[in-house]
Amino acid sequence: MYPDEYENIHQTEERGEMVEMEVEIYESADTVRAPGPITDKEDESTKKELHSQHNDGDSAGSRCYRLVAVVLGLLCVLLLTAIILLWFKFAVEIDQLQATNSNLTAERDQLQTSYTNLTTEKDKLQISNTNLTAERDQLQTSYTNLNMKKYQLQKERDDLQKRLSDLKTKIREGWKYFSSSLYYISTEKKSWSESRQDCRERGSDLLIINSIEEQEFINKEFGRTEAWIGLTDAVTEGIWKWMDGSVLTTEFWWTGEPNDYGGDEDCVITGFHNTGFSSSTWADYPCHRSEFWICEKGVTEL
Ligand SMILES: [Ca+2]
Ligand SMILES: [Ca+2]
Ligand SMILES: [Ca+2]
Repeated sequence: MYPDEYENIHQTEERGEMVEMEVEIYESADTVRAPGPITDKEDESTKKELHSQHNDGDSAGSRCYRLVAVVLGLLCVLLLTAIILLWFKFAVEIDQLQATNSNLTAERDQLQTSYTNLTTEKDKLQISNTNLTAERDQLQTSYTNLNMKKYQLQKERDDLQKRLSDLKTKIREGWKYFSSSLYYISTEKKSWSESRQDCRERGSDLLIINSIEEQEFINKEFGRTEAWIGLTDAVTEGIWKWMDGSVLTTEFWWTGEPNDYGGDEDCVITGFHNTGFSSSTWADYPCHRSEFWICEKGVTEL
């Protein structure tokens, strides 16, 4: 026998037993009623009893329903109350948030305005800084230039002070000052060459006459003294040259001079026949003659 067939047989047996039990129940009920005929009074009593039982059942259900309704109602009230409370709470929070938002917006606007103002101020300060930097650079350049100029002026001052000191020394030694030059006349006589050598040893050279004013100063200062000056035609006869190499342009020859007397006069003296009435006191002399001499030194050469 297969398992399915066995199961079907078993289920059929179970259903058969249940049918048998039902039959027994109905039979017992009939048996209960069977002992005698049921009277109307008994039937009415039974109905009342049944009706009473039915009313007791209704009353309990009603109480149960009411209880449920009351509970539900309370729950609804509680729920409504909770909703209202939450609504108020949210409303208050929304108001607070809106107020906070408004404040933050105002604060943001103020910050933006402040930022804009600060940016503008920063730009102005940057421009000002650039201008100040340029000005500082200019001032530094000016300061450097002024320092250099100050150094140059101090050096010039020192040079001038030294020149002034040397000038005072020369004047104490007997030198005469005229128009940016110093003049020294010897106290002894020497040949033209030795005289020039003496002048060079004194940091100068024989006198060069550059103007009539200088010639008149010499005539006035050194009187009738005949003295060598730095003029010679020793290189080329008749071509007179000064010691600095310049050619003769302003001449102050005495009448008849230069005559190259004896063919041996190549050096020049001033103060020849000086009477004080004429500036022309030059004459050519033999260079080997011993005469006084005049040295000239520019103050710039001090
Ligand atoms: Ca001169
Ligand atoms: Ca001559
Ligand atoms: Ca002469």
